[in-house]
Amino acid sequence: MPCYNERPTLETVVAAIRATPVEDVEIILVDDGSTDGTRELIREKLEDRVDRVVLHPENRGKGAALRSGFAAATGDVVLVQDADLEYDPQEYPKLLAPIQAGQADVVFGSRFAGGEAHRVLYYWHSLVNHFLTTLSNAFTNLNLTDMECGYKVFRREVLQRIRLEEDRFGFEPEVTAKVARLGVRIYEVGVSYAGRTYGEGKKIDWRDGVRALYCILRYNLLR
Ligand SMILES: Nc1nc2c(ncn2[C@@H]2O[C@H](COP(=O)(O)OP(=O)(O)OP(=O)(O)O)[C@@H](O)[C@H]2O)c(=O)[nH]1
Ligand SMILES: [Mg+2]
Repeated sequence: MPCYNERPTLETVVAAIRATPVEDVEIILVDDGSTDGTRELIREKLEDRVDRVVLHPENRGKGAALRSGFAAATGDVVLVQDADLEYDPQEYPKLLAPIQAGQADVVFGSRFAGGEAHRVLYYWHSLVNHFLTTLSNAFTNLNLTDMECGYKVFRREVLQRIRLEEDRFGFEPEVTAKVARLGVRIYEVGVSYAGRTYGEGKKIDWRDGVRALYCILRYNLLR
């Protein structure tokens, strides 16, 4: 779980993960240089409710936080859980099923496939999202519907075969390009999405979209 300034939701997310019916969950919390009191919350309340805490002295971005988390992981399967309550840990059984059935090596969540509830929000964001997914698909020849979805699940062996470089949100197109090239079996599962508004703490902005575009070109064209 990569975490940057998520004090209002972090505790609830940890409790929600513990409440899932999935056994043997190892929670690795990576605090990415939070300055909003998240660190104090971790020290005071969460240190003994998670399995590992990794602290970045300074903010480095989601991709960097995930690299730290992946390096600390010991399980067979690694699932990325955002700390902001947009994605619901109740969906772990569904996300894990294709891997547990031996059918998949990687599972992407999708906010656009399947019939789960998702909050109706920014039209222009969804348009940019579809564009980035389509462009990524054109290079990878995968028919994903939501390349940017926060829920991504990997057999840990797959992560060990790729080297990740992007420090920020470029992680999503980068990891997509790199797993596509491995030729591993990728599944997609519809997930619900309780998106938040900028007033509620949404942080992603147009620069992340530009970076995503650059990453799609870079990681698919330059090998
Ligand atoms: N924004 C941001 N998130 C980070 C960073 N490092 C780790 N994260 C975590 O990465 C996860 C995804 O970040 P979000 O800001 O929710 O990204 P998003 O869901 O694509 O965008 P919004 O929720 O719409 O802002 C959250 O758990 C963050 O706390 C960082 O440097 N910036
Ligand atoms: Mg979010």
